[in-house]
Amino acid sequence: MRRIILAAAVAALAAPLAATAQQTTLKIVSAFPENSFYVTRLQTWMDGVNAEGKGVLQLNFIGGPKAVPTFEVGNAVRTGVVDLAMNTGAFYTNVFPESDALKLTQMPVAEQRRNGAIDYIRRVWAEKGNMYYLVRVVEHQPFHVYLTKPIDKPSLAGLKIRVTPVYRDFFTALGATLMQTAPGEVYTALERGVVDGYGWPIGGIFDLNWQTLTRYRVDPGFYDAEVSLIVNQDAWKKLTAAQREFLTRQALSLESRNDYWKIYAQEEMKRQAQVGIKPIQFTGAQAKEFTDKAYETGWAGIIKNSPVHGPKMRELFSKR
Ligand code: 173
Repeated sequence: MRRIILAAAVAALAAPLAATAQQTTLKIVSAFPENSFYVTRLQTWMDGVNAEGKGVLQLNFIGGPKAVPTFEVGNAVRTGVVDLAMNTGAFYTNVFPESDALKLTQMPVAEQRRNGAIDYIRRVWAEKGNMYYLVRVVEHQPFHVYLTKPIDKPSLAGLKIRVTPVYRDFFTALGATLMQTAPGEVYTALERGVVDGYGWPIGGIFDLNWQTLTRYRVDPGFYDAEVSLIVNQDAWKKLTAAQREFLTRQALSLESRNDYWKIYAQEEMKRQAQVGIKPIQFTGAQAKEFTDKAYETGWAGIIKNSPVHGPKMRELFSKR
């Protein structure tokens, strides 16, 4: 009797420390700031996963860039310092340059699953990043140029613009001077007048108060903002079939709700108008030239860094 009680006590003590055969806990971080809407949405999803995943799989949210700096999250996933991350390819080109190509997809992720694009992404991410590409959690969010000063033609000559790799090739072609920062440093750069503008998707500029320092948005937008869940490949392989199935099902459920981002884009555009952010609109041939240049320069950059995968990705990611 006594021995049974002792054994039970030891088991109870050990349980929170080690994964039992059935349940495992994965460490997850976000490359986007803790107080961004992306993280709010992730948190809601994680709460659901943890409620439904009792005895199977739990997610332990370590935090955002305060836990792992934005541009280090990719390496943290590659090496297994963390098991999972919400991240965008532009933040881990230091792991492999193809990561930044996901911004260039011209069809919904549901279609990418049908046309072989996701299979190709999975192959490259596994080989070059030691990552399992799980799901895309943001799409239908074009990027824009936001400015503190007006422009009257599609040129950024004489302007210093905050970028990540997403915008580098395109904004260079538009004549801008560039400064790279993580999202967390955009506000200060604007406040100090170190930059005259920044690249960001249609949604999210209110999260860190940038609207107070933003006067113009350039239309049209270009590309499609990509944010995805990526998993350390060794951690993925260590999961049981049931755990992999559970995580896949939960993640696909989140991805299947991506149409929400279309509504969010409309709402955010309205909100920008309400606070007096003026659109600078290029239309007709000028608009076409602008977006064509975005894709041409974007693909040229990817293909230069990845002569084998680049062209293949271009074929799979482009609208026919
Ligand atoms: O920081 C960025 O501007 C950036 O690269 C990005 C990518 C995806 C979503 C939001 C921002």
